[in-house]
Amino acid sequence: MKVVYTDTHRKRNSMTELYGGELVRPFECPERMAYILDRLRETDFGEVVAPHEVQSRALSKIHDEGYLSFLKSAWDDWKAEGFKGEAIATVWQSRSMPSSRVPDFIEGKMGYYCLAAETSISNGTAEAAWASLDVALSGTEYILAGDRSAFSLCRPPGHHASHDQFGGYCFINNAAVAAQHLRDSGLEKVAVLDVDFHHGNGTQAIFYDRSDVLFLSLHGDPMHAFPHFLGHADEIGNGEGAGFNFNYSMPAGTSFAEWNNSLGSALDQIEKFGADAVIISLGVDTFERDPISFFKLTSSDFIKMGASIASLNLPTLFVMEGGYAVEEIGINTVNVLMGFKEKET
Ligand code: Q9C
Ligand code: ZN
Repeated sequence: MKVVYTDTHRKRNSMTELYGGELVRPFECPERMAYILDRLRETDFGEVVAPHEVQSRALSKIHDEGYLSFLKSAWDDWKAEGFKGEAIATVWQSRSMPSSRVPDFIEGKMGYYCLAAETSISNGTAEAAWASLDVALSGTEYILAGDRSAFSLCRPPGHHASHDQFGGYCFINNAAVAAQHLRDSGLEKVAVLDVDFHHGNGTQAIFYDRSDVLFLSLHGDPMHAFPHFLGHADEIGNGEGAGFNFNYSMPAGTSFAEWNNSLGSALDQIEKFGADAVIISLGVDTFERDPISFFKLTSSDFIKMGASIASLNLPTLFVMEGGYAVEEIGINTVNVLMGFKEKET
């Protein structure tokens, strides 16, 4: 299995995350990648390749044009106002201020294009987000060329980013663009299975009205976990997409035995759907010692997770999402891949 990776992710090096009323160093930090790369080398997992340029119209189908140009200029526009800190959204259209206008001033634009205030924009954020997309699309190309599996080691992550909003450490929805690229390249049915601890609200929203991309997410109950406003079991899709969205939300303390029951149901749905390929939004923040999550998966559980995913026997693209127990992120991530590889046919 090829691993696609580039150092360009380092340009995403924000210094501030709004957490518990304080500005802390972000949980989503560059060292995450170093630990994963170290573990890949330690285990001699396989070839690590740089992304190549991929011709694709998928990005412009998944994301709003105004949003993409906002991402590119947000940091410069923020700095031009003389603000001293990183760009953080502070005001939103809301129940009492419904509005569809895009404000002119950067402070208003931030609220328009942001869905959660923990995520700051800083110098290099957009370059890193686009490099992360290149990593996702390059992995997708290996699948299209006939590889049975590939790992796109993306950073920043993507699954919280919607059509026109960033947040939850995400800017471009890598998995969604990859799914669209597979569709545009001739695959009829694509499944996106999101095993990150957090609900993949962005991916759900993007495909909510569609029946050609099945979305399934296993996550912490949004009544208690980020993103709080999406991810319930009664969200089943809309119109054409009705019946093509599945949420498995689970309570605090969930262990692998319970989590694996949800995975089994999700895998059954993917088989029923008749997917031509599956994209795994791979977060390992379900780990028992993750600092911002509340599931209880152990390092060896991740091997079993990978093995179960392999039982689908489908072309499989792994796309990296979250995981914040930084010193253990390498072991946990590579355990999923090794569990998969052992059972891969
Ligand atoms: N109390 C990803 O895993 N803040 N994003 C949570 C916890 C945001 C996670 C605060 C978490 C975003 C890709
Ligand atoms: Zn997460």
